[in-house]
Amino acid sequence: MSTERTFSIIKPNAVKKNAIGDIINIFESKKLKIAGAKLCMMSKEKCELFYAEHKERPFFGELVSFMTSGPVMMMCLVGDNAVLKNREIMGATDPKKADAGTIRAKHGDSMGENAVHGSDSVASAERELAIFFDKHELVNM
Ligand code: 3AN
Repeated sequence: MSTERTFSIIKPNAVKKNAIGDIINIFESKKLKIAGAKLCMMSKEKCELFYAEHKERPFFGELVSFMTSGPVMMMCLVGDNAVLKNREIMGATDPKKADAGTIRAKHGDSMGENAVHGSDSVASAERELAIFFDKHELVNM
């Protein structure tokens, strides 16, 4: 087992429906610890940088406008195999295909409004954390 950190976002649709507490409860109950967190609006500039790999996809404009439409909860989660563990806890991108008990099955509304983001690799996690957090905002767990 290796201790990793990963980047997590509770997306605007989940913040709007008061699901922050429930989602954090799920992470903590699965032994992921919060090493940094902030509730804020994502700027269009940072959002476009964050999703740069999807720039040519037809849903890019819709994705950026949704992610900047309301407050998001950004977090750094730490734990054993945190990257893969978080992906399993979130469930499939499409909430209709997400396994029962996953966050997206419970709180996702559509492919775009799927409640949570989680990094897909350790390298992505470090890139994404660097976009949204200053070093001093993350604690060592
Ligand atoms: P994941 O977040 O599960 O890794 P990706 O990397 O395939 O999924 O997609 C990045 C984000 O783009 C997803 N979080 C999702 O919200 C959004 N997205 C993916 N496919 C679609 C789609 N067909 N329509 C709208 N949004 C989409």
